[in-house]
Amino acid sequence: MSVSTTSHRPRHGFQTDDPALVPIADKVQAGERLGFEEGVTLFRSGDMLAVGWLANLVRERMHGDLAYFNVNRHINPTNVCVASCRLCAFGRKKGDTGTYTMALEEAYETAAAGYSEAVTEFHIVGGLHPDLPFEYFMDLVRGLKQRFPKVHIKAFTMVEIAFLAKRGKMTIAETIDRMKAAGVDSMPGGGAEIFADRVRHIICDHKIDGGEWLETARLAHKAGLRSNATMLYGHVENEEDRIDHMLRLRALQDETGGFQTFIPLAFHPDNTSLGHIPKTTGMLDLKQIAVGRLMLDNFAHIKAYWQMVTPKIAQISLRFGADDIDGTVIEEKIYHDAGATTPQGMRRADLERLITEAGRIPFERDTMYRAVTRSEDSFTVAV
Ligand code: V47
Repeated sequence: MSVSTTSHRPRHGFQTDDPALVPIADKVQAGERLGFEEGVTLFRSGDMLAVGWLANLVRERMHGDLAYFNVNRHINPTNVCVASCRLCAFGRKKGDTGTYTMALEEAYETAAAGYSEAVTEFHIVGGLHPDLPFEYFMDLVRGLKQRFPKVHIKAFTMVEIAFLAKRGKMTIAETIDRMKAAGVDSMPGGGAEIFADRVRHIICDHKIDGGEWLETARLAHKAGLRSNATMLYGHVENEEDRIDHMLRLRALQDETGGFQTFIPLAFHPDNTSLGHIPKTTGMLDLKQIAVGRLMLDNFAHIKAYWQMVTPKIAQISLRFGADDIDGTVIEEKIYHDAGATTPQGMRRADLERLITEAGRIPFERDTMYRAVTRSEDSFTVAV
């Protein structure tokens, strides 16, 4: 069956009751890049449908009706962490109750436990453990590659790489090279949070700063690894901070082209020391997706991560700029420790249903956005 990826619905033109959106709409329709002030205007506009319409226009230009998902498994090898980020409910100090660190065999067993649907990706992130040797991470990656040679390993955030480099007295470039040689295929987008110092000091004072995150990403891209980029919103940041964050990502993407996907992450306050902050609303979640699509004109993909924004908002996002809803995940820990009430995983069929009911065409991708074809409990990737 041949599937048309382009949208043939008639377009009735842009309409808004917010005059500030009119010149922005002209630029978007002409394919021109938006600037800082225009980004802030989009955030401040009350005409959500108009902002969403523009984001959807760009999304359909790039991807037609396709909506991407993957069959993946998250593995969090340890929750022991030297940092004490106020945003986080997952990390624990060594010796505290509730800490865990997987022995290598345990990590391999965890990987195998989600294999019934033939996962195509392991997503591996964890705490900054004070004692785990660099070899543990090398063996973890090597062992997984040996046991699951077809599975793409997307592992370790820029924050973990910078930490392991410092602890192992290696350069960041060397650390990345060694990870790559062990079998890391690409890197997830975590740890970016919000780049602005004022915000970072409040929510994650113990992490590398925004400049260091970007520099680590630059080096990863230079070494030939693709990565994602996240942004944590809905806490103490303002619209300017969010636009600044996205523009700094856009500038690096102009330089390296190494980012695959932008993933805005909605802050979950429960069990964090920012527990007084209210949860994000559906309007903000959709607005963030839409503004992300409009500002990041050089990012191929915008992901509405269903675990973070709920499956219902992820589904609606497919009409507000998002083209990807992430994957099966299987066992999510980071947001569930922070009070997320979404399921810890979803099956392939559930993701396909969300997409189809949004009027989009489900496209199972691997991490590099290549088509995955399934037979029985195995898969092949189009090259
Ligand atoms: O960097 C931590 C966030 C991130 C909380 O690359 C929280 O495909 C909300 O980056 N409330 C890690 N967020 C997860 C991540 C990710 C997820 C899915 C896909 C990809 C990808 C990357 O989780 C952290 C931080 O920003 N986080 N605590 C919290 N309480």
